[in-house]
Amino acid sequence: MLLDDLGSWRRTHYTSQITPEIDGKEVVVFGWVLEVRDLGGIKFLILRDREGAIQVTMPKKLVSKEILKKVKKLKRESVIGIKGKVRAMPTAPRGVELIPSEIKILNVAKSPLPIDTTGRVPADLDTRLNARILDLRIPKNLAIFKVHHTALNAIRKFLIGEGFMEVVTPKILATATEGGAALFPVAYFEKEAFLAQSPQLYKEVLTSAFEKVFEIAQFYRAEESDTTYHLNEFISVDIEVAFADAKDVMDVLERLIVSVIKEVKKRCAAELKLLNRKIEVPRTPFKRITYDEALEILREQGFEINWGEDLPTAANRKLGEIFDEPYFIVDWPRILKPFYIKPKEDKPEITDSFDLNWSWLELASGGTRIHTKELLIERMKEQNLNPEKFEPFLTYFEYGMPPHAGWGLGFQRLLMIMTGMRNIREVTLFPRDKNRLVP
Ligand code: AMO
Repeated sequence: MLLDDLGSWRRTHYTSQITPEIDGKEVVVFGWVLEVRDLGGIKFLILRDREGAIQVTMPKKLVSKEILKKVKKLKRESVIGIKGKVRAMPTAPRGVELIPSEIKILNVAKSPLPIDTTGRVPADLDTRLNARILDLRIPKNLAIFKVHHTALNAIRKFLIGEGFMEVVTPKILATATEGGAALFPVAYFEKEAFLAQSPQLYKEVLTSAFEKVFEIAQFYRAEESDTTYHLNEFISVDIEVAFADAKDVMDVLERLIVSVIKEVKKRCAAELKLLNRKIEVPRTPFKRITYDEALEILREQGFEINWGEDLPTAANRKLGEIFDEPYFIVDWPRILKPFYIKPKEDKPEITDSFDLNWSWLELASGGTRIHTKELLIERMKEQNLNPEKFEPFLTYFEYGMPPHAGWGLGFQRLLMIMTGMRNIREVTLFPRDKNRLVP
């Protein structure tokens, strides 16, 4: 098919801006063909753009033959531009339609397509993810990523407002940063290298120059487990603050969560409605229970968890039912936390650390950090890590490291809570898991 040129046409309105109030106005819209219906004397075309959809009505008596001929050839998801007049029409969706005077076919889409973009015929997640770019045009899915966008913006706004400096740390590293999680090796010339699991040591040393830093970035973990809340590439929001302890940064986290939920509620009301999601701004202060108290509560619920064992998913689910708002679990055993978390002075078998959970998910973890080189080396050895591998970080700890604290927040998990999605892949544009490296 011969395609039209964009030429001098430029959009005057998104579909959502076409309302009965602008009856009679000449507009130019661009978008994708959602569907075409031919009722004999009249043709209808639904044009969809990022902001919504508009009915284009073509009574045979009112529009040119050329337009009717062009529309006849149109398949779903083809890319078009329409110049036309707005007409208030109570029977049309949203009470408004467009009568075209000219139409441009800018590209065609093949037919049939792997998924139905009207959303009427549901497809399984795998099929959807394979055809992700089509899937993202379905309003519900687009809505998730409008919340994604709004939440990222809100996080930045909040942290910058609190005096944090945004930093970007390397993603190709010589060593592990998180003891427990597995590493992805990278072929880095003749050297051994790995993808960063977190910005941990970088954000820590940066507090000795910038004091309050944050980073929003992707990190990589070779998790073997195939769950609905783990990915091999995930987005982490990290902060680190000089001259602060766990309590201080828990307060920041609490304020950040409240501020992001407020902002999303305010700016994404339509999206949340489309997602059928009602979310309340959580009350502050968030509940804080110790690890020991969590074990006790769980024991009463029939969970036998030995001291020093991590909380299994089922236990987190149970706690999520008991506390219907976000809550902190503090004072974790030293053996459960990474080497950089500071043991309590008076009780070194526990650490000045916390996890933030909401519903069934662990959203964030953090704590007060060790800021002396000697103790850090001691803890590395205890966790069978070779301190020599951590040069020059350890050297930097000799150049005046302030006491500091911070946390890492799994952005997609927060997004799952906000959008009500049960699978992290739903809130990730192009997810990476053990079985998925494309698209
Ligand atoms: P942690 O390993 O607990 O802590 O990670 C922090 C948060 O990141 C999210 N997360 C993940 N999300 C999706 N897929 C994954 N595979 C995945 N792994 C982690 C979780 C988790 O709570 N450096 C410390 C943080 C700190 O102390 O500052 C860290 O990485 O929501």
